[in-house]
Amino acid sequence: MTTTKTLLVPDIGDFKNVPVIEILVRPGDAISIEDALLTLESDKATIDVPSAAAGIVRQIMVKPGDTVSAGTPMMVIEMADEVAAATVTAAPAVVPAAAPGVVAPAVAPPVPLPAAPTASPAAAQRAAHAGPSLRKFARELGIDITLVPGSGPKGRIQREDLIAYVKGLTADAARAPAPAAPGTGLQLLPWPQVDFARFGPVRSEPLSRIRKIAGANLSRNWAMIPHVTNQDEADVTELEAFRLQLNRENEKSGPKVSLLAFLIKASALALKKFPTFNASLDGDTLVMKDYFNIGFAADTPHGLVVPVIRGVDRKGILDIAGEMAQLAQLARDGALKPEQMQGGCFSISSLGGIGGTFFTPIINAPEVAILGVCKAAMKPVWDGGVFVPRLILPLSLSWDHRVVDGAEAARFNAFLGQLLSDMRRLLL
Ligand code: CAO
Repeated sequence: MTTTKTLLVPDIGDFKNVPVIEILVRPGDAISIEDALLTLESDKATIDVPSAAAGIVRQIMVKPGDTVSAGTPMMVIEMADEVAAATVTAAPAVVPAAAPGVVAPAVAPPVPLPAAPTASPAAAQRAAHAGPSLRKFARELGIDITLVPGSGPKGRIQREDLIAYVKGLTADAARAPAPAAPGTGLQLLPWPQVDFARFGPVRSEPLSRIRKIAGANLSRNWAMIPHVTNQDEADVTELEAFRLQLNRENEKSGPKVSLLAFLIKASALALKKFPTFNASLDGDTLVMKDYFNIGFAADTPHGLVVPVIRGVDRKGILDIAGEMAQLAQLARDGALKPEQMQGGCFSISSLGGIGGTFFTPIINAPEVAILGVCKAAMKPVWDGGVFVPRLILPLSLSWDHRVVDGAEAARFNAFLGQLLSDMRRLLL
């Protein structure tokens, strides 16, 4: 047989019409004597109202926002016979958390009661054993009080328990490895420390200023940009014949034209046709450029520099060749001005005068692609009937996979190859 009991708000001293701010149990919860049922908050103190009996919550008669005084019915609980028999009607102590300077009201003394039925996990969560001021403090800290282990009598949560819990959370956060931002955050091993002199004679030479600056930039670009390099070939047989003829014609008057001048011009046209290559990433935004400035890597005794030829789309091959020669000379003399190395959209690194077949050039951030060129070589090419000797130029296009996809890169390279194979296309 079961007995129901209506629990009333106990004597809460001088407090009257106090607003309910939280209901700490739900119908169906098993509660023990002294389990907190409601939280009341007056302008002077926060009060947790404990249960005077153990049982199962069947009906809750108040809701947040209601005002209550001593004697207001709070809820109906169902008590087991033996529990009901032992339950006293007197309300247990209500211990309001006094606000600073507020004297706690007189309360009834606690009454010894039989062991309570085990609280359900749900009830345990909502009815964590803690004083109202501590609950309020935990709410202010954004801490779920039910997660704080209590060290007081009957597991009651003390102020020190809450502080220790918060300290633990802070220490855990400090120990946890910093989460990597999307796409960044390398956790590398320290650089190997080797005593080279143990293995033979050594000399130390400090890095040049340019090499240090270039090294720092290259490291960042290599580490941060997901590089992919597409390799292709261009048949430059006719182009080379034309270039030699041009140089013969301009031997006395004009600048010497190298293959690189054609590559610079052709690249500007390819950027026009494939605008995502003429862009820079700025956070989540792609800045598309309507100007065509092309940098070229120049090898100097002090290190690598990248002078920039501006407005390539508006310049002819002879202009480009003349400007390139000037900038290359300034680079070798260490006399380039900063603005002569700024504003680039795309870079070309040509090792054609030296050798090699293919390589992986490193993108010059914040550009999104770079063209690497190696030495053109005569190769047998099948023309459909016979093998014919053709001058083949190796092209290596590195691109930023955050901005460009492989198919687009392959098209860019193929288009560049078409332009170089048939210079008439530069006019289109
Ligand atoms: N295939 C075949 N021959 C080529 C060629 C190519 N792709 N590119 C140039 N050549 C030839 C030139 O025609 C020239 O021959 P001639 O003297 O018979 O006319 C010779 O090689 C030397 O050319 P060059 O390299 O001096 O001239 P350029 O205009 O091609 O390049 C410059 C100028 C400044 C880019 C170059 O001197 C340079 O510094 N290159 C190195 C760039 C570099 O270091 N890149 C790597 C960056 S990553 O570390």
